[in-house]
Amino acid sequence: MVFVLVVCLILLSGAAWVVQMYSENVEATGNIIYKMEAEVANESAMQLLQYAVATGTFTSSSVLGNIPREFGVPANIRLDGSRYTAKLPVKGETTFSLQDLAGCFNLFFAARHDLARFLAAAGLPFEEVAVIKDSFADWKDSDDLQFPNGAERWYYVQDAQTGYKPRNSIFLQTPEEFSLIRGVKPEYMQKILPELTITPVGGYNIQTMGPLGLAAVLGISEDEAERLVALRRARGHFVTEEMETVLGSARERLTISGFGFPSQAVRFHVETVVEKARSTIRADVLFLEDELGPFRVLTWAKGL
Ligand SMILES: [Ca+2]
Repeated sequence: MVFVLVVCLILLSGAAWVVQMYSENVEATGNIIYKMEAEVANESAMQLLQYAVATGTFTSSSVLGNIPREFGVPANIRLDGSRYTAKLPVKGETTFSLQDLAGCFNLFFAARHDLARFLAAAGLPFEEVAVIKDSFADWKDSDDLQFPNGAERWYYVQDAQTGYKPRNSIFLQTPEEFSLIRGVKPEYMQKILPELTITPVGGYNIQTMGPLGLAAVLGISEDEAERLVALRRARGHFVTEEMETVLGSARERLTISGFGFPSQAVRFHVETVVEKARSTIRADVLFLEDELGPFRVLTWAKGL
């Protein structure tokens, strides 16, 4: 009798184990399918948006695209990072934003004093700004001569033992590379990364620029820049007379440093969620037609 009971218990626990394995496998299979569906939908959305921009018309603050209404892509897509939801004929929910890269703070061209204004606008303490702006200059210049508050090879290898050396070139590889520079903390990166670019396209576009960039370019506080961005969002673009009221004396700087032309280099953020699976693409694309095609992908990152 006891023997029969023991056998039954063994059989029952074996069956429970098989059922558990089976349900875990089913769940894993389901997750993989969701992930595949999210990837396919997201890639499709990216293709559609690239087509919309490539065949559309740039204005100072947006792209006028030609996508059929049923795709849920607006005819007038703002280039200031505004978030949209697309209604594509695929599974899941897709959201996207487009950012004109002339509306970002460009690390490729930025001088030390430009960077200092940008970081100050982001709320960094004066003494930390001094370290980062000098270290940034050292990171890009080809020599090993250190600025007063900077950092060259000796600091990264010996003092901080980071395991890397400064690039000693102006050609940073990604905006995230800025996080490797002495004094740049993760919380600072979190705040400034959406407004950073390394793409060598010239000029600033105040019609698409974020608050930190505006504060740096116009020499105004972040609060004033936030008010300007809110005004621009309400209006669709800046109107000169209104800006004079908001800007006051900073208006003079605008005539010197402000431009109203998009770069035709656009950062895409596209994300699709299917059940528990998520697919994201961040890509910088230059829409200048050449012998190779209607646009050129400058950077392409997934899963950020
Ligand atoms: Ca250097």
